[in-house]
Amino acid sequence: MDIHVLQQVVHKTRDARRKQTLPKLSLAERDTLIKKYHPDFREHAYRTIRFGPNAGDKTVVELAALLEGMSQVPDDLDLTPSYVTDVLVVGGGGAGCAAALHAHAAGAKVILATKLRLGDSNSVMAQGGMQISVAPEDSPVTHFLDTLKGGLMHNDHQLLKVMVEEGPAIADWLIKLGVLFDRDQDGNLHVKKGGGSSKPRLLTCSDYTGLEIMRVLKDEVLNQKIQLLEFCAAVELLSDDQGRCTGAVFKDLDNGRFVVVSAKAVILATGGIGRLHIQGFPTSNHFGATGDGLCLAYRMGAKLVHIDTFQYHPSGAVYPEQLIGALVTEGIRSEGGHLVNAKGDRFVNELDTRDVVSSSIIRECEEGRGIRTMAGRVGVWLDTPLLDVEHGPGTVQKHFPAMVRQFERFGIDISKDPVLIYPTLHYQNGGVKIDTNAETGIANLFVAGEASGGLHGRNRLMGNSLLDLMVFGKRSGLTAAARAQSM
Ligand code: MEZ
Repeated sequence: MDIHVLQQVVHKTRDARRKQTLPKLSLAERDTLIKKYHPDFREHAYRTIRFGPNAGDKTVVELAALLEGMSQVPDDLDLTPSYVTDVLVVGGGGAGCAAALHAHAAGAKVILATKLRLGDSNSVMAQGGMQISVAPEDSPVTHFLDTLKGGLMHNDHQLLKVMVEEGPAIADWLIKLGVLFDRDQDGNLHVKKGGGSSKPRLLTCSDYTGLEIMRVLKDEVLNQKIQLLEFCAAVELLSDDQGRCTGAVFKDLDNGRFVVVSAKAVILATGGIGRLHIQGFPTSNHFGATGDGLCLAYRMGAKLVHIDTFQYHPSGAVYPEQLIGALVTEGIRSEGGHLVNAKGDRFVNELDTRDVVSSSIIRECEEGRGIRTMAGRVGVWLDTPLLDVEHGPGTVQKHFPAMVRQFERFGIDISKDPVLIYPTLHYQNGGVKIDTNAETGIANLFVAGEASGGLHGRNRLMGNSLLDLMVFGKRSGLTAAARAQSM
């Protein structure tokens, strides 16, 4: 059936739904829903249907094979360094740039190496905003509690405390560097409410917050003349005879040669694992998100935490084919966008945490209330035109210019028509265990950002990733610089 015909049910029932409010789930109902339908649980129905009864083990085996894989570095590689530095940062996204800038500002000689180009990362694709408690009616304590609830109470309290408390200073730092956060008519920072949050706390730059932050951070890395090694993939960490990290081996993707960098401290800021399509899901992640830092740190003996839990963002595009898995920002739901099944009914509180919303979308599809495209993909509607009602005609364009443009390229006008969505693999909730200075327990090895774990518990609260990158990027950079200077 043509996608435009499929959309009619949404159009027909739109008026009735506008008046509809949904009761919140009780804790017991919520638990049952997540256990039954969320992909992270072994008994999850979707996995059984897609991969058969042993599917739970499939992911475990895939991850283990990745972590225990053979080294790409030949035993007889000449380890004479091509570069020598105080601090080596691996990764050119938000955490890597923040780490490099702070280590440099603290007086360390820094090299930033990245597999693709500086800035190519998930950070650049972050749309919905950054949670920081800057509003007068908000506080770091409320931010802490919202995050803990979202993380199913598994969050590392110390990491979380540091993140929420340092948020406001991070906002000041980014503003000083030139980030143009949205402001109200009086010039105050404008905060929006995000899913799973009890207060408006999202700082945004329209629907391209990550892009704007990365524009500024990239410029600053270049302005500070921090040495860059682009198109260099980290393939092994180096250590001395006491197990201390002493640098890394890279593969230069231009010529296939190995490059050895000797460093007094190494910061891994390599991001997540989405491009490995855990459990066969599409992903919102960039092409470089292949779990590199996770493997490198694991092979050095670092501990991993919550590595059995991944976040499936509720709204990944299902149609058109070229956008499968692409992020449809949660910001649309924060502004009143409804989720609607094939009967035209809403079925979940759209502003609940991501695990609950994703589970309920999967439930609708598994129980036959999804919408099937001609290509056989299934999803539910995210009814975006409700935005018009709240803000007046044409404002979808103003509020979500990046999203509107992304769909316009394929002849879809999201200011009129709903978008077909299904959960997409979005975020690695767990990762390498770190302490509040991003240290791993392996001397002189630091991990910051999505490659690390503990902070977000078993389910990251939306909008907390950008802050995580900045806070632990900074802490890793400052501690690594101090360590290098003391050696
Ligand atoms: O934190 C995120 O992942 C986020 C805000 C994404 C989005 O929906 O825009």
